Amino acid sequence: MWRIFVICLSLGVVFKVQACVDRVPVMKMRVSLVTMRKYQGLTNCTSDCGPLVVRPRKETYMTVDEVCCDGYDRNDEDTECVPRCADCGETGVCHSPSVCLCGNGYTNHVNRSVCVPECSEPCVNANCTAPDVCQCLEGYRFRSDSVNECEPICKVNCENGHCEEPSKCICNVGYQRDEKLQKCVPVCQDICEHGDCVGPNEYKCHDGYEARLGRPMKCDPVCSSGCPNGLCLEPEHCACNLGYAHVEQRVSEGCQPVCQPGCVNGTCVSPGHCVCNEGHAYADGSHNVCVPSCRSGCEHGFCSSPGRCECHEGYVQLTAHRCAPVCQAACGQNSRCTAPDTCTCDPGYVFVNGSTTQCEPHCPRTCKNGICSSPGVCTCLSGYQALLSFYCIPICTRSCLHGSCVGPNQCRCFTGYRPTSEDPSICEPICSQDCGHGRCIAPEICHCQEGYIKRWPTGSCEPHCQQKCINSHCIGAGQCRCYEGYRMRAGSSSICDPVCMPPCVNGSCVEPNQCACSHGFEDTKQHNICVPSCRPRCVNGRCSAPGQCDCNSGYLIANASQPHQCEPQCEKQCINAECLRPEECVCLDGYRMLPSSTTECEPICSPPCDSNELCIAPDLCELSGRRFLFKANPSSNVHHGFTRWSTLMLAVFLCLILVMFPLLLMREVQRRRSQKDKQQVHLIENPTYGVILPGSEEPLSEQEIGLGD
Ligand SMILES: *[C@@H]1O[C@H](CO)[C@@H](O)[C@H](O)[C@H]1NC(C)=O
Ligand SMILES: *[C@@H]1O[C@H](CO)[C@@H](O)[C@H](O)[C@H]1NC(C)=O
Ligand SMILES: *[C@@H]1O[C@H](CO)[C@@H](O)[C@H](O)[C@H]1NC(C)=O
Ligand SMILES: *[C@@H]1O[C@H](CO)[C@@H](O)[C@H](O)[C@H]1NC(C)=O
Ligand SMILES: *[C@@H]1O[C@H](CO)[C@@H](O)[C@H](O)[C@H]1NC(C)=O
Ligand SMILES: *[C@@H]1O[C@H](CO)[C@@H](O)[C@H](O)[C@H]1NC(C)=O
Ligand SMILES: CC(=O)N[C@H]1CO[C@H](CO)[C@@H](O)[C@@H]1O
Repeated sequence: MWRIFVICLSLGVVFKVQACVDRVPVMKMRVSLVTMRKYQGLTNCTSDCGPLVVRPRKETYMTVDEVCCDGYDRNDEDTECVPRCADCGETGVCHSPSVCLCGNGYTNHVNRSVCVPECSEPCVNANCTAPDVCQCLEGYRFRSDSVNECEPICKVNCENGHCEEPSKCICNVGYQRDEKLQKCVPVCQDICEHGDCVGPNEYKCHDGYEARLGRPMKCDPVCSSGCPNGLCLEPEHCACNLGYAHVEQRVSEGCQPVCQPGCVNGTCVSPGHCVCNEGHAYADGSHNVCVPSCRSGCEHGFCSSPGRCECHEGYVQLTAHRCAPVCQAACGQNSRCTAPDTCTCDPGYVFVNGSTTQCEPHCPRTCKNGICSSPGVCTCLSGYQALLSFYCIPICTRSCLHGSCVGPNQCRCFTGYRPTSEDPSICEPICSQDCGHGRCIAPEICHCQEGYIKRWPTGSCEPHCQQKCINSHCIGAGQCRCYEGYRMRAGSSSICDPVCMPPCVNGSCVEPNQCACSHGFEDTKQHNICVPSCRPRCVNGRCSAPGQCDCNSGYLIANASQPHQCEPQCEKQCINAECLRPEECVCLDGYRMLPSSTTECEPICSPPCDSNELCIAPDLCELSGRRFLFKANPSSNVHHGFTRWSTLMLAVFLCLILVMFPLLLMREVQRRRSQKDKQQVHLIENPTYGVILPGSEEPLSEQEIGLGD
């Protein structure tokens, strides 16, 4: 039993709630009305005891004023203390000291006292200035099709590069900044004559030039005529070899041989070389003059006369029309004796260097990665295969991935790739930034796993949630994790609600362990408990519901226009006394309770009045027979705390009365007589509450009540 009692007691202490105000004592003044017997002294009366009057009474009293607690402010008298915050914005409200309750789209997650807008997609190079509204920093603009990521604005030309900071352009790989041109220009390893560097190690010949096969940085001029017997020095500019010339400026026909002197009976077929017309042959010692020749020919001989062939020296007659040369040294393979002691290689063969008898096959263009095995035929070296007739390329048995084959089974990776450690024939792309939750699929390009999304500008993969995480953040794979102090709402996977422990009473949980009181309730110093609020505060009562006071027992609301003021109730009217507590009349100063009553008080005269006198007010005796007024104890004035001024005033006043009194008394006596009034009471002087003279006007504030005159 005892233990239960202690528990109940401690619970009572815990739940004794206090509104967030502090109380300070102050001195105040009030005026109350007391009911008094107009004429005192009818002590033995049973029914008609004289009229009652209501008189005002001033007094000072101590009370307490309520001031707001630390962190709270009051805008006006009689309004509630409201908490103070740094800046809750227009949509937020200050919920408790330095704790904002932010509006939709705002958060106080960073600083509880300040509401800042919340942007679900983080603002990159931008400020979150309103809910889900990013504002780019100066020098930045939104990236295309993005409202939260901003990119720097390059004032300079940033083609083939990317803008890293406002007005700072970083050139792409393979490009470099040309400060004179103010742009990124490609870098080529070789200088290209008659061509331009149009990309990293990428060349383009000028018009009229074409790249040499296999050597793209070499550009050769092109002459449409092919420039036979000449050299194409510049596009369409064919410089004729010595002995050739453009006949009659016909450039398109190329260079024609020139014979000087001119051919006689022949045509000029090469510089200074005439071919004799049919039936003619050169005259001896002449290359331009032809003489008639033998019809059936006279090989290696001369037509001494038409149709008659005679062999030259060193030749022997083979047939009637043919002479054969004689070679002392035998001509080797693929060669023939064509003139005396002159071997001539077969077509497609040339002399071996330094020999005049041995011939070897000739390939018009040098065999690349191969050897010339027969005329015009290149045979590739082992490990190579033919690409063109004279050009062999290496063979990589496993084809190079993202690379090129540069030698037999030898790969070189493309720019931006590197060989994998396992297989040098497979090249993998290089991503300089870690892809995080993703895979590098091409140079500097990450491919994110599901549930992750690329973040600009690093390009790395970070968690992404389809649904907006409310009071939580995305941890990947579409999952939200609640902020501390929040709990996932049942049935939801992205909305977290604040948790208040213990739960809010007459309020709702709006922040972790922060309750917002319902309307009409106010915050207390107690955790999470809101109590009904009454303004002004209940006097002698308890605030039971918003704006409603429940009076303590014995108290009632006396004036409907002051519904917070509970007044004590005395069933029977208090006379010369005040109802200060329920059913308890408290005598005024200088009065004491009548022995037979609990509601009426009589004045005290000390020392007591003589037996033939009547105490009609505190320390005031009346000699009833002579109808004279006496002060039982004049010195008691000092006891009443009169100031010197008041004393002086009273003295003057009394002097006045002493002069006026007989006159007035006489008049009154005459009046009363004429009225045959039996009442013997003529004058009351109440030093505490003022003097009332018979027949004089009552003070305006007094009201006659009850028993009549
Ligand atoms: C009042 O009553 C008392 C006794 O009851 C009596 O002695 C006294 O004379 C009375 N006074 C007057 C003024 O009647
Ligand atoms: C919150 O912001 C206010 C105003 O800017 C500042 O005075 C206060 O120190 C901040 N509180 C914290 C915890 O940063
Ligand atoms: C963005 O925020 C920073 C710091 O909060 C501030 O200095 C700057 O002025 C803001 N810029 C814009 C464009 O609002
Ligand atoms: C031919 O041989 C000579 C000497 O034997 C040499 O100097 C020359 O370079 C060779 N020419 C070629 C094309 O091989
Ligand atoms: C809320 O306040 C009222 C008084 O207005 C009270 O009766 C009620 O029990 C309170 N609610 C809770 C849950 O305590
Ligand atoms: C009730 O209170 C109002 C304002 O305080 C006052 O003016 C009025 O006289 C009061 N009424 C009564 C009957 O006391
Ligand atoms: C110089 C010379 O031999 N001219 C000969 C050109 O051909 C004619 C006809 O065949 C001869 O008559 C010339 O003698």
